[in-house]
Amino acid sequence: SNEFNCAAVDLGASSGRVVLGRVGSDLLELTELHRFGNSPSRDESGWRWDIGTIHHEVLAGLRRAAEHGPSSIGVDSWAVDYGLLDRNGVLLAEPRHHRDPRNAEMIERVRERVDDAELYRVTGLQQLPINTLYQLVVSLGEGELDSAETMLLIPDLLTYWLTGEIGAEVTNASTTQLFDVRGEDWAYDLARRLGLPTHVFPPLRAPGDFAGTPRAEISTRTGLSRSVRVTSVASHDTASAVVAVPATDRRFAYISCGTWSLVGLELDSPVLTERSRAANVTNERGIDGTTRYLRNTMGLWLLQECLRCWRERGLRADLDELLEGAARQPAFRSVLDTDDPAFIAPQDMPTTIGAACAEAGEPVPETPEATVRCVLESLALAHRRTVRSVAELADREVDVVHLVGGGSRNELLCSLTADACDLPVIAGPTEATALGNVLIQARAHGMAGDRSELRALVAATQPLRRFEPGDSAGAWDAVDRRVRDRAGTATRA
Ligand code: LFR
Repeated sequence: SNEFNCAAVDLGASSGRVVLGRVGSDLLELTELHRFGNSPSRDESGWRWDIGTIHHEVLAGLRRAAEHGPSSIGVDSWAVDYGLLDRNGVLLAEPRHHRDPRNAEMIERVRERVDDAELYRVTGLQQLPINTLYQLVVSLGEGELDSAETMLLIPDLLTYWLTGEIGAEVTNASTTQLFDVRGEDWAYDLARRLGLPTHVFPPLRAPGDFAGTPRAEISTRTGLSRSVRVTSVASHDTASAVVAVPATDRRFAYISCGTWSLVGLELDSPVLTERSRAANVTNERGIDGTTRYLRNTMGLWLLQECLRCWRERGLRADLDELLEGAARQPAFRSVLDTDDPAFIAPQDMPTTIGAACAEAGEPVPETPEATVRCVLESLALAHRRTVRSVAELADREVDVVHLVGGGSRNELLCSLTADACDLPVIAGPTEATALGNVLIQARAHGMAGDRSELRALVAATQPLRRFEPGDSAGAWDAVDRRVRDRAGTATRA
């Protein structure tokens, strides 16, 4: 029949899933086969991922997928983290976690050798302590890199375990800050100047490329046929999510809202101006040679960490109840600049938020509901500022904001974002990343066409919700000014 069947493995920082995707001319359907929690653990060497458990859960999901006879499999995950393999292909250590606070200390060390302007000219990347570049520099000090033969980003590592094939998919490679944005290859020269080994960088592959077939052992363990094609997708989860943005023309901004909110535009080429660097906007790779011109804003991480802390303190902390409570809180009481790197690491977030409010001269939220209100208004403000900033820096008009990912379920956040941006927000699909993963597999197998066709299929098949901006534009202008003025006077840690 004219229907394509595949399995998408989609690993997020707080949960992973294996879904079955079905694609036809008017068909785009996901069935979740397996979902599991994901959280980092911490030992004396810092924060790391329990990749053995993740791998085990992926295989459990693929065992279910095998029953449906998929013709293809694709893997995506969060960016920047990696596993190091020795010369026998054995993983040397659990992958480091990008939120490890030590990464931030490396920014100065790198700056001593390569200044910020040059780093941006070569890589086009926003300066975030989570970037692979800084993580590798931490490892240099600890000798972990010495015996490494290969560095594989998380989806490439899972793909390697499935197929035995080594490669670096380019949308994800572009997030490392070790990718030459204009040369479209690893930034070998930059890496050498920082004392990093360059032989660990695998050959690049593009979304849609063939990545191998299941190894005999994998086939035995999962029941997958050895003729299933493992397909390179846009293996950076954000790149997959952007594929599935149901935009109908070019004048859109997107917010891929999960643990992070990735706010930006799809462009034909990178923007490498000094103003763009100063605004810390990143140029990551999208499909078909596009640029994902975006910024990381703090995202639901702030909320996730609050919930974790409240539950540890024995509070019920039910998200739906808290959101209802937050909707009834007075507007604009405490609004923060979420760009503060103090929020990145795992921590007692309600306390950090309270301290940040105190420091900025905003009332300290006294209840969980007030804290949630503060988080959501602060995120909406970050969404507004970033949409405006990328549009201006790229000289593009924006008529609509597409908010995709888990955050699209959060109605309060969607409507605050519409108000703050003073633009309509189209919310959904929630599973944009898995859909993008499936769509690239389908396209590699001749099922779908160019980007606008892929997006039209998403728009025609997935439930979406539209939020119109209210009449609070003036109030948001005032809040924006208030937070900006206070940022100037507050002293930063
Ligand atoms: C989102 C994401 C972001 C990346 C961050 C760390 O899940 O992939 O795009 O900056 O996680 O990997």
